Amino acid sequence: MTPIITAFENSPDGGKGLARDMPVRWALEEAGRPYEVRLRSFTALKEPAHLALQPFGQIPTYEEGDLALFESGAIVFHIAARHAGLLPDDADARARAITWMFAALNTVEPPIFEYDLAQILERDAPWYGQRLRALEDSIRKRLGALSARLGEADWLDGAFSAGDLLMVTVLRRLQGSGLLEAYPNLAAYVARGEARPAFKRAFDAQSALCTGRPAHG
Ligand code: GTB
Repeated sequence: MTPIITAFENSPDGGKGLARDMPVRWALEEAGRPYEVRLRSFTALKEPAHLALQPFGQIPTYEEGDLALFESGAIVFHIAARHAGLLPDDADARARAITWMFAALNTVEPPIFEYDLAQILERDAPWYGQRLRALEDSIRKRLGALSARLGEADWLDGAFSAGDLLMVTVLRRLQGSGLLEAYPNLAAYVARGEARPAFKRAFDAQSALCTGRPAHG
């Protein structure tokens, strides 16, 4: 059964692959699974048909037969658990890879998310500069620790896993800020993720929706 995911009809990022359908697309491509995309306008996200799938009125969702899922992390985990290539077979290594999935979403992403949000919502506030510096410090704390752990390795724990997929996804939000670039091994780690053929296919597919250029595999 071909899964159906939802994505923005007009992504505000203009096709940079920063919206959360991107990790789902990437996971499906890594797993070698074809998928269909249902595009949603911002208005449609808040309508009953979509709210039945995603109670918070957001993308992405994932439907496969009678199964309907939301939350990009849960969807990536579902794909990784059912198909080869994203989680190791060894039980301990698998548990560690899942730990990295949570670390990406629960520990590394929060200050990055706040940083993005502050730049949109608090730019005119009198405390803006101070807030931005505090968030940059929080991000540096996480990136410093991650950089030390990754060292010269290609991936976080042996072979590429869903943990790397989500971590690279989260770090991509910092590209161009100077924060990621201050840690050359992390910038190289992101570049390695982006160089994967599955990433490129996923990126091209979502980008084609904004640029009008056809995605090619
Ligand atoms: N925790 C949920 C998940 O991981 O699935 C969060 C889902 C979520 O944040 N979805 C956003 C959404 O649907 C899109 S991805 N927002 C519409 C709404 O809430 O009404 C967040 C996002 C949006 C835009 C950019 N961008 O333009 O760069 C980047 C990320």
